[in-house]
Amino acid sequence: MSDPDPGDDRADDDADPGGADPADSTVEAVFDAVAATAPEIRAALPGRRVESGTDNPSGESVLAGDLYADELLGEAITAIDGVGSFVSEEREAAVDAGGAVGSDGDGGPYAVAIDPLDGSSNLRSNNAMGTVVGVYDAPLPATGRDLVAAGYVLYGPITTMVVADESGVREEVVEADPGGGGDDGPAVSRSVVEADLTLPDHPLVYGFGGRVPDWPDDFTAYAREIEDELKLRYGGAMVGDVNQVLTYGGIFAYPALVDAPEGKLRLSFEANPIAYVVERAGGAATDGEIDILDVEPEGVHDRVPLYVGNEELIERLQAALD
Ligand code: AHM
Ligand code: MG
Repeated sequence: MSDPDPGDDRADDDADPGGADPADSTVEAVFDAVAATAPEIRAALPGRRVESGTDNPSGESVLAGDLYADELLGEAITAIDGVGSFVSEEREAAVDAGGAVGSDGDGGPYAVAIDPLDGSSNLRSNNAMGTVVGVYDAPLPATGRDLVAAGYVLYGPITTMVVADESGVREEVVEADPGGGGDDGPAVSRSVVEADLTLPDHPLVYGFGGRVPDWPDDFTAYAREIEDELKLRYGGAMVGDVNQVLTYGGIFAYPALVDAPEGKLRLSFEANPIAYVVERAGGAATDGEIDILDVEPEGVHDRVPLYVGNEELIERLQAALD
């Protein structure tokens, strides 16, 4: 990885993507909106660790924090010219966002898929969680091949945002700008700390979701090998666990389970955006058989087994699951 460049500070929404080619302005506006809402979401979490009393379309209990993040992101993203629809893990149906194309020369209209608070069960125990974003150049459901950009915010000890597009992957630190605000909404300061993020060649960590007795035998056999080679790092939030893999090299999986062959994670909101980021960073992503980005969804809330990380580890996994 390249050295962090602490001198690359920039403020507010005229931020330059740093290292990326001149980006499509709609895609930039989506990540500006995600960055702008991040400090607000973070600040709102202390009072929102409780259940909201509703379930999401996947049948999971929705926390007050999930709802707050979903509403804030929904408002900000549907207001962007060039966004045709907003689709969220917390909403049954897509929200029509107008469908206009962006400025001259841009693509779209885009469908923006969001997991507003990934790993929100960590709210109760105060561990890491994040927001996942996929920008698709097609209405959903679509395959990951329609992604033009993807990324995530990680709410760890500091707030970071990782953004992948055609030109590569960058990591920014996002902070509330104490002097900001005003008519243009909340101001944030964004600093690129990695302009060209790539997976290290030598993997160090792994994290696998689910209970071992629920894993199929072939995956358990693979896991036994990996345990001897890498260090276990599992935090219960895909965004945090994948960010460790991007930082140290390794593999993250939420595998197929004996009684849930589709695993836990959602293709449109979680697996595809994460696969896109990891592949742009030089890694690989599979559902056990094919590249995640080639998986054909039937509905926007479809689940899929997800295995992402260093290419060599994913190739061995695919051979083990054959
Ligand atoms: P969520 O989006 O409802 O929070 O669910 C997804 C999360 C992932 O972040 C994480 O990898 C997984 O669920 C953890 O599940 P488990 O609690 O079974 O380890
Ligand atoms: Mg999630």
